[in-house]
Amino acid sequence: MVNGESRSIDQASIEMMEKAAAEGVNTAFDRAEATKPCPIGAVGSCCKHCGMGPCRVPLPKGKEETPQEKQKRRGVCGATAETIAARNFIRMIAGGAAAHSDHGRGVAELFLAAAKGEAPGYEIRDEQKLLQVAIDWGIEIGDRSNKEIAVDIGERALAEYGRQEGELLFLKMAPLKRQALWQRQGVAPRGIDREIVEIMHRTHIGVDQEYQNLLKQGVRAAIADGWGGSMMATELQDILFGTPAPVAGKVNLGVLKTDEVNLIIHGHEPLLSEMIVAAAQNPEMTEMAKSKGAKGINIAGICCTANEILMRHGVPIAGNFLQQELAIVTGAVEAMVVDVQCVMQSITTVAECYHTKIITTSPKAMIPGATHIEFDEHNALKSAETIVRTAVENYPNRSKNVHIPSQQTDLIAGFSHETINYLLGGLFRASYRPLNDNIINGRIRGVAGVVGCNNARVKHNEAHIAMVKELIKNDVLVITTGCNAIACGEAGLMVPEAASEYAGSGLAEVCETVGIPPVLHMGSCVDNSRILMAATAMVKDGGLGDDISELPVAGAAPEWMSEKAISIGQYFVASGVFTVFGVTWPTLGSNEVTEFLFKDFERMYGGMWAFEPDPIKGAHLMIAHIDKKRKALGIDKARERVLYDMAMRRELT
Ligand code: SF4
Ligand code: MSK
Repeated sequence: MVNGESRSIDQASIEMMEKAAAEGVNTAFDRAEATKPCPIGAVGSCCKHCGMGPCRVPLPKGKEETPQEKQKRRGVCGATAETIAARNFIRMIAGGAAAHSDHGRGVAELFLAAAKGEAPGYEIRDEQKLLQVAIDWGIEIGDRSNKEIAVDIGERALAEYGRQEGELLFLKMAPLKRQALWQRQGVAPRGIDREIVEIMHRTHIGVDQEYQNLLKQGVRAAIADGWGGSMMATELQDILFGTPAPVAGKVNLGVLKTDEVNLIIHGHEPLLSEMIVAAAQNPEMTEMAKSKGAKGINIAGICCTANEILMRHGVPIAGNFLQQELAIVTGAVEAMVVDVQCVMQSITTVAECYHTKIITTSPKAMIPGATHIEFDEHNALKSAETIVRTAVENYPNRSKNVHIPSQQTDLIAGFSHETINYLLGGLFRASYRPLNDNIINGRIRGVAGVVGCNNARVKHNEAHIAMVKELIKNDVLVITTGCNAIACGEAGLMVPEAASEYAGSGLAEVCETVGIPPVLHMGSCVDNSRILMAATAMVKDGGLGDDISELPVAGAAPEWMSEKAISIGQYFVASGVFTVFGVTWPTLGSNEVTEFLFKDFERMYGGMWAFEPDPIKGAHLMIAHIDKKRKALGIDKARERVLYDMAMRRELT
């Protein structure tokens, strides 16, 4: 019998692990127990960048090393532990930045095709944002049509990838002081592709051998992700699909239905999933489902695709990264359609034990054993209908061995940075000023961006929830994306009532007055760019310094696992945010590299990394940093407790 309690804090997941074990189905939880990580690779001390390796360079045995001992602790080519750790670290950034930015490129290509009328079914939904981006990028508006403006934006967006000199257009969105710092440090990115390619070049055998210089390029590529590729994905998706606004939804495996066709959308890009949601609403499809004995078609999401379609359509979320196999184990999923990123190869083998069809849709991401139905953006609705039909036709193949856990939790999502602006400041004076005021007067201590994945090496969702609860208990407002957002939803932290139950009295007062949860869902992994925009808006609205590094804010990814998380963390740090990661830290094989990232970066960028596997201790590192910033701003004395009368409450809204 599997001990599910040791693997997850989520009851629905535990139930499905037990079902999987009873049916002999192997999941990531089993594999994590069977396969231990290589201790040298885990700390970044193994290099396999050429055919003379892999070379493993462990930490020195004693504190003092003789020159003779030191020269032995090198790879065949002479690379030191420092060089190897830094090279591995920035290759992770390259992988993460490439994933986000290639997503952004796909959005930009579709955006341009839509603007030219070559992608039927897609249109401009947020005209205001279209015009705002045009203004930000210096594109003429005049009396030109939206389509003409959109063509210019699409072409300019794609050119950002191949830009060879100058700076990325979106860097101008950052506070002026931050832009100046990036220029001073020589890390303002040129083109998105260029910075990623340069990492691959510099980390080839015999190129960049100085760890500080390698890390500098890592910073440049990470900025190209956060303030480039990811921001592009978010902004252009908002223009095409609409900027999210608060929406009610449900989360956890209990959203699957016993008497409907369950179609799960998993991955990251909303380009196809938007169309699948539309196709499933087609009465013809519903009729077809009924003809197969189902009452209808139920769409649910996993991972960041889930966040995208929840934020814009209220489509329920079945789970986060570590729940993808467990959703299939219910026996109730007719099809799981995937695009790119965070899709486990094992979903096809789990699916073989049930009736589920796995459908891949991207030419960049195929899986042996899956059915490939390629997404054609010029004929997107047709691709979507083929997928929905495949799911419906599979319904009669469902066996009797279905068990859907009952757990599903209510949540409110859709807190784009524009929405927060509006909620706090009102329609006619939309502003972050009320948030800043509440930080200055101490009701809110600070703001934390808690994001990132699940990691099968630690108990599913445990660190996410422990850290977030500790933060809100201490009056820190939490903004979240990705799999942390899904975990928080499952734990019931994303409803307004959670404020009175879990938040400190100051934060609870503000949340109750404004009517928001203490944990705000800001979207998917690329939407971490919304956190950058929110932080910039806080700087621009005044009272909390001139740069993001002066704000009482911090970031964290307590259960990170993907290279994208490292890239996100690095652009948080490069933007001036103190950022804590849990689970494991990939440069522990070199004390010098680790010290440089944890200490010297603060002097250089105003933000730095930290590693703390204990989520409560991690939360307190963040709180200590927030308090340090409050002190520097001279607002540390303001955290007095105030009893609110009605007039004060009105003033808050
Ligand atoms: Fe070994 Fe150097 Fe080759 Fe890396 S690049 S595998 S350290 S010889
Ligand atoms: S899905 S990158 S597991 S957050 Fe964006 Fe979750 Fe991490 Fe993937």
